[in-house]
Amino acid sequence: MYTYQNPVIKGFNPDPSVCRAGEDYYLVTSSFEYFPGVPVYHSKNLADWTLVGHCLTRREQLVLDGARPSGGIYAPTIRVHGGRFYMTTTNVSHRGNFIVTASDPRGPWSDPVWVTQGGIDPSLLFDGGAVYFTSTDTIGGRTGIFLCELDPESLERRTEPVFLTAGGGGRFAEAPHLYKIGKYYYLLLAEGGTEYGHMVTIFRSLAVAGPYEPCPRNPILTHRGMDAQHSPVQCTGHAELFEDHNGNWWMAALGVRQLPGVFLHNLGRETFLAPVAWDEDGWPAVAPERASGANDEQSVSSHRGGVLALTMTGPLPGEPAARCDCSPGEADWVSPSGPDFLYIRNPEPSRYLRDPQNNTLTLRGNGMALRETEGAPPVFLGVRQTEFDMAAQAEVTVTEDGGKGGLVAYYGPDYHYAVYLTRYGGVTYLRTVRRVHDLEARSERVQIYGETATLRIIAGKDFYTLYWLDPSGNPAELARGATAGLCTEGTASMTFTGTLLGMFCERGEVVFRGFGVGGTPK
Ligand code: 6LW
Repeated sequence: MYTYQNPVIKGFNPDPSVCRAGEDYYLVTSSFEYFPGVPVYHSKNLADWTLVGHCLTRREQLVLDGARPSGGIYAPTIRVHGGRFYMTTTNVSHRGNFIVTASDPRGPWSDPVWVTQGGIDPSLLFDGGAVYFTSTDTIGGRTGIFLCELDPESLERRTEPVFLTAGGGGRFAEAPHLYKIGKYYYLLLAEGGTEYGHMVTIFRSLAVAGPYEPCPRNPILTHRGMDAQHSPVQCTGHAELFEDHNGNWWMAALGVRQLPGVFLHNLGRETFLAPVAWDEDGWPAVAPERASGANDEQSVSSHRGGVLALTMTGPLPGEPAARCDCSPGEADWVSPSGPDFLYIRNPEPSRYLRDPQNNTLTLRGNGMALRETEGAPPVFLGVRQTEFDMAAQAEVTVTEDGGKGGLVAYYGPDYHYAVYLTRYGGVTYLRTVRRVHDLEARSERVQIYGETATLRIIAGKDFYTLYWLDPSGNPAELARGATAGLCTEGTASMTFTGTLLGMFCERGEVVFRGFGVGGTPK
């Protein structure tokens, strides 16, 4: 048995799906309006995951034109069969459900095969020679989980969708995953909506088309009804059930780490791991040793399901690596590797010029401000914020009059805090902008000498603080924005992502040297 830390994949990585190939595990998550799409993580021990690529790396696979915040790519499913990997997901902003395949999950993945069963949260089951496809949809006035069969070669739909279930009574029965385990077909669902009422339920049948009976202990996982003091983990749901190569069972699920003491989160929905045990009636129990770990009598009575925690134990297939959650000092700025970076919608490659020798990235603006949602995407490149306390820094140079660019803590076009340089009449100025909903606060221009400044954003549980390093190298605060302003719960429309820390250029050419992220500097 090993002790491990949750979330096993930090930063906005919701709707996890896992498959096993021998002793290697691959996990994919939703990516919404960001490009590339559907990150692929790899692990050998289930506690430590490494981003090894993306399923959707070409415009032919991923058209995000016009995708609204939290549009684009919803929940994915990854499966392996006959030595080939399959990933199915939904582009809610372009044509719906599709499947891509690969011989290596690191890529390249194929062009899409579009599936003519609608809805979201598609999943696949390979059962003998059959390939079953499920999704949550409304067909003929019925809303719930539908099943059809695909041609094993062409992957085209070859049967009419049949209704399986509307779930166990929770709203929004979604996230279906169908498994053949022993003599039963098990159907795993999310219900209650992906917020604080979220839960995982499971059903089974002797026939793939049903009828499905509910687990008497549904929901088998939920944090609904738990207060923040006793459970910083909330909103657990949208899960995947899988067996490791030692025959132990696990559940990956999305969850939220709340900001201390409030029902708010700014890091997005993250991926959590829990051990699973099967009971004598053939039903799974999640984190069985914690089922009684709920916070109080009331919760225990409402908590027939398991409860996830930030620290858990389980029979991992390998020892977890030691985690350094210490906040490194100045010297610990980590330049994110290639696959960590995300663009807003489909980027124009000519606007992103990397010079590895000089460790610089030159961005060429297209006139689109970060708040824009129509037309070409803003010129932006960022990484997921993975800790409440985290910092981003870069040396920024604006090379021409009219140029504008800098660093940004970005949740979306209406939710971001930025510190940047602009240049007019040969003079360079520092400015900040804080935008929440339609309210925007811009600082006065601060003139600086030369055309270069080192900018820094420090994320904290209460504030994002925007700095520049003065000529003596001392951080000087320019502005701060409430962390509550970049939280999912506060967005005007329903959103599913999390905050990114990154670079942007609105106009002209801006050179970034040494962009890095790290723990809060001492
Ligand atoms: C996803 C749905 C959900 O498709 O939210 O967590 C949607 N549950 O199942 C977007 O993540």
